[in-house]
Amino acid sequence: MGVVNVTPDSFSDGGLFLDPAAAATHARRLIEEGALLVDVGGESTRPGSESVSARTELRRVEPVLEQLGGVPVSIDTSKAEVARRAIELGAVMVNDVTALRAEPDLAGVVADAGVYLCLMHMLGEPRTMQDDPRYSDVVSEVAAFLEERLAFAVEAGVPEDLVCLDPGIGFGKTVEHNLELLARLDEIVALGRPVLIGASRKRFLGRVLGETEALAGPLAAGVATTVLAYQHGASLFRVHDVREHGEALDIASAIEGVAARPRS
Ligand code: HH2
Repeated sequence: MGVVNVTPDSFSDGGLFLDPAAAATHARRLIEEGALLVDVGGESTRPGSESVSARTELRRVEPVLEQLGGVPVSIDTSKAEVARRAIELGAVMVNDVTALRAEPDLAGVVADAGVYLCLMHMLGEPRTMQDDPRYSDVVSEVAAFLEERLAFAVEAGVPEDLVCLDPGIGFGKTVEHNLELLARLDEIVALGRPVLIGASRKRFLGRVLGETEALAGPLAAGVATTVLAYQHGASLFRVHDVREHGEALDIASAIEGVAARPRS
């Protein structure tokens, strides 16, 4: 899944794709580089960010979606109104970082349209989520949350086999919390739905490397995280640098294929 942020303030590419034509060109390039879908978002959820209105979000994403006929699109939104319009314009997936908590009505929109849904874990809200996140056991709490949100979506009529789950790397988590979730990813995979990981360019990558001030994490660190997550059972990856992640995943999968062959 390639990232297309149509925002002035996203942490790594804010402002680059506010022009609809530039965003659409970027989206098509990500597909050419191997993305199976592009995640188009009109609201930044970086730590400290303020939420925007549905009107603002629509003003940003609508002209981009209008230019993306034929491109498989996921709409990164928590708002029913934005999702409804994006689906009308062809979006095949709704990626909700609040897991249907911000607007529970979004569940009905997804159910009626029969599109895919990604449910992500976040502790708190973007404005304050990194202030002092605490868990007694981050992995079991995230797993229990995702299980409950999956049950909510299914209850609202979303077929379970259209839902993927995401532990929400960097959303109300310390560096240690992120590392623990990645190290024990099998416990999220055990919930039985495909797991999506978004670690690309995230700040915690730089923190591990001693870069305390950098706003975005380095590419190589993101690629390593993606490959390890793949080996721990994740199957969807939300990334900014599609070619590099795709190449790394192709190699990991080729090695895995050989490892799985019976030895004579
Ligand atoms: N991360 C971001 C946004 N949406 N969706 C899912 N499912 N998983 C993620 O990890 C995830 C997400 C944040 O990254 P980005 O879009 O690059 O930045 P911003 O929120 O500043 O626009």
